Amino acid sequence: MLRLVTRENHTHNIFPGTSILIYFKVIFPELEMSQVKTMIDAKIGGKKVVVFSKTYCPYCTKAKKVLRNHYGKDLNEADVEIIEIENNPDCDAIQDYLKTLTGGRSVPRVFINGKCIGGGDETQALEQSGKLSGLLQ
Ligand SMILES: N[C@@H](CCC(=O)N[C@@H](CS)C(=O)NCC(=O)O)C(=O)O
Repeated sequence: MLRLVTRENHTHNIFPGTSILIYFKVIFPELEMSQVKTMIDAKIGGKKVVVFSKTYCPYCTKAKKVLRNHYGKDLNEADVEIIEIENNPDCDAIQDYLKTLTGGRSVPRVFINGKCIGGGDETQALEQSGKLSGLLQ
């Protein structure tokens, strides 16, 4: 049994399963990262468009709206995966890996055909320049 003693000297007993989880997260952060990497690589390779997003993020809303406007034209909804990450317990690790992959850890991170085109501003700029449709082919 692991006991957590807070600064206020309150003692909390933590279930053995929880202590094992904490132990693994502290001792093997690289294990968590490699699982996150495997998951993200699979997602990015699995759909034409993948967006890592947070539901409350206005830049994400902007990117999702731009993409939605292509549905039924040069993009099928089925070819798009939106991954909302704010409630994912691995949210930080996901953003850390996205930074390694793309140079940025902000959301949205928008991938088209496996390549990151940037965030919300870049998605909108590609739309305004008329280049987004070409990328979606
Ligand atoms: N210029 C970026 C701005 C994106 C941005 O600032 N996103 C915020 C959320 S609204 C963010 O990721 N903040 C850091 C975080 O949530 O970890 C874009 O257009 O995508």
